[in-house]
Amino acid sequence: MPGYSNLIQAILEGNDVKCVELTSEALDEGASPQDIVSSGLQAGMLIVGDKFSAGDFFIPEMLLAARAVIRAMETIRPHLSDSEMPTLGRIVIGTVSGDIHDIGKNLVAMFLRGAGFEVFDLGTNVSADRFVTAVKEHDPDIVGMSALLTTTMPNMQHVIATLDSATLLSQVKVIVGGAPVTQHFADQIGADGYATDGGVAISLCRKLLGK
Ligand code: B1M
Repeated sequence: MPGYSNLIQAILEGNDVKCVELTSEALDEGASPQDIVSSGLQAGMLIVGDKFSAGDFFIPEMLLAARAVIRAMETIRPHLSDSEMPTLGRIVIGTVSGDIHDIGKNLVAMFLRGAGFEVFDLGTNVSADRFVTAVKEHDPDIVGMSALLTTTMPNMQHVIATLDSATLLSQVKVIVGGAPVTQHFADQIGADGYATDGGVAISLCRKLLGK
């Protein structure tokens, strides 16, 4: 198996040009696309997520790293059919009903994409019924909800109850986040996990899916 230390280093530097170059070289040398993704791109993004959570990286570094990984993925995509594309799991994400704050949610979605998850972003002001429809449509492993207002936090519980009524809750893990959300609140409403930021969201989703 080829080493991917240079590729991982390029991800840590947020150098998308180098990332694409090293990915193309690895493909030319006969490395399997799946191996490049799991041992190179996803491994690098895992380190980036940990550094972000530890406060060693900030949002700009995280965004550059995620962009580099996403560009490298675009280089790999033509070499694989959709079903062969390695993914850590499928995530439906949205900001709950009544809430139009999306900067944090967009960051989290981008981090998760960069880490190797397939993310379906429903946008903002997403009703419980819309979450249910999206779960039926995309069959995700995880449903992620964001709320920035204390007045919209209760809508997270409503989504969980609606998923339960539709007998869909048992087939997904639910994670929540957003500035006013806490672990205590997540426990209270029966969510499976809570993340303070995009880096924590990556490790939480991996942990919930045993990856
Ligand atoms: Co609004 N706003 N806002 N606002 N706004 C807050 C949230 C507020 C705290 C400001 C304040 O009063 N100090 C306050 C809420 C008070 C409260 O509920 N306790 C507030 C208010 C009151 C309002 C309005 C009601 C104002 C009004 O109209 N009177 C209104 C509500 C509109 C609505 O939603 N219905 C409103 C509107 C807006 C703007 C449209 C102007 C704009 C949003 C633009 C946009 O998002 N496209 C806005 C903004 C920008 C803010 C502040 C200033 C910044 C929010 C932000 O983007 N932070 C905010 C004050 C503040 O937080 N300092 C405020 C940066 C972002 C990277 O952080 O979103 O926390 P954050 O995301 C983090 C983590 O929380 C976490 O990871 C992210 C990355 O690290 N995370 C998750 C987030 N989602 C996650 C999901 C996960 C996991 C982690 O898993 C699924």
